[in-house]
Amino acid sequence: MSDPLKDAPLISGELKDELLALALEAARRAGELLRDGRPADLGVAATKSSPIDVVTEMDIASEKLITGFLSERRPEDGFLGEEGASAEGSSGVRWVIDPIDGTVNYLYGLPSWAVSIAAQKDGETVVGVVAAPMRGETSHAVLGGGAFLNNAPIRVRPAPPLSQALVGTGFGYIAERRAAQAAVLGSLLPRVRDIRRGGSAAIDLCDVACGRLDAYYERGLNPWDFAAGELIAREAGARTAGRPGEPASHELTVAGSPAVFDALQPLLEDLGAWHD
Ligand code: LIP
Repeated sequence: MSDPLKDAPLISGELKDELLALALEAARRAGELLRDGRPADLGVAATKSSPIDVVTEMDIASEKLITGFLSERRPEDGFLGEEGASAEGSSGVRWVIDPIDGTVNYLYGLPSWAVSIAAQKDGETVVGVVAAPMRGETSHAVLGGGAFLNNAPIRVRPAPPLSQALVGTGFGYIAERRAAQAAVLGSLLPRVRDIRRGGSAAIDLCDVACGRLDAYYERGLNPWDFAAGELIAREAGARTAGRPGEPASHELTVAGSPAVFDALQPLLEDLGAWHD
């Protein structure tokens, strides 16, 4: 006998469709602004955790565009944005927004940056959209509905042995943390095919989802960095988590095709990838 409360869908198909449509349009508009409106003399507007943790005027403009678009259409929703958007909301839906994931890449004119928008219902991510305008790509997923790249279904790559796995990672903005991350990397690198450091967690997670990476891990991500990409990777068949038995978090985020994930996660635990 099914339990109607336990088995009740977290969210109706109609609400999922509405949230996905809004996230896709908001990401499209923000991506267009960022791609076409980038000033030639773009500079640093402010710094956060360190002198290299930067914010540009375009980060702020992108977040303003996204929150304005969404709040106009769903005024009761909550917000959590990297550049300060914060509202409790009363609908149970919260938007988790990285207006530019890969800010340093964007600042330097490198193409690997994205707009990442996730919708959470009662704390669970139910919709994720990652738009990478310079790649001409938008990835998306709805909880239980699979993952897509430019509306074509995507799946993780068939798992190679860890020694032949291409693994993405990233590094923090604090020198002491980077030193610890380099030590972990030094131990890991000889045990995998190679490492890629793209500079955008959202894109890295989408690359796991579509088979361009076998796995990805990083310590120190914020919810807005991984909320959308983690759902997209999971819906594409990846295993995602933090430390063993823990969900993806600031402490550690790991994603990969199941067999690669199962080999990588315990190794990262042994190497202490979860602490500085
Ligand atoms: C970035 C992450 C990336 C990490 C960078 C930075 P931001 O987010 O997506 O994975 O390695 O250090 O945190 O700051 O560009 O939104």
